[in-house]
Amino acid sequence: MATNRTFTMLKPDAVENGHIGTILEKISASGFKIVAMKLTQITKADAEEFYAVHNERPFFGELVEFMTRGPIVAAILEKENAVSDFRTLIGATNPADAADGTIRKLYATSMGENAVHGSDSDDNAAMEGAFHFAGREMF
Ligand code: 3AN
Repeated sequence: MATNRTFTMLKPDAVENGHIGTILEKISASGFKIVAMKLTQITKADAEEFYAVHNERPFFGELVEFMTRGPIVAAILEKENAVSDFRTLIGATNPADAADGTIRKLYATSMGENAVHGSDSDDNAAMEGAFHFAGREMF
């Protein structure tokens, strides 16, 4: 059953480049309600666990290094069809392939440093949200 929630991270590149405000503005203007949010920095162990599905991929070390190099904004977003609508809003993994107007087209610099994460399924959205937030931090 669709939960109408998704999980996002504004990645270290987006935070470093001063894009927190503009990206959150775009997310809100696209009809997503923020139901949990924090500025935080993940540890190497957190990143290895979060991205465990990619641990055999050649870019895994680079991904862990990147995701832990500075603070991120973690958030849970609510909207009808949240997972798929948010994937549309962020655009393709590779910014060169991302549609005009998408967050990655506007703010991502490469396949690795692609500004924003969006869950790829309702199950993963629930798991990823619970990884970052305690129940009392979700509204
Ligand atoms: P998405 O974030 O669009 O769901 P995934 O799940 O395939 O993409 O990849 C997770 C993350 O791993 C991406 N957001 C990106 O930061 C990184 N990544 C994926 N493919 C590559 C690649 N070929 N080179 C470097 N980093 C990559």
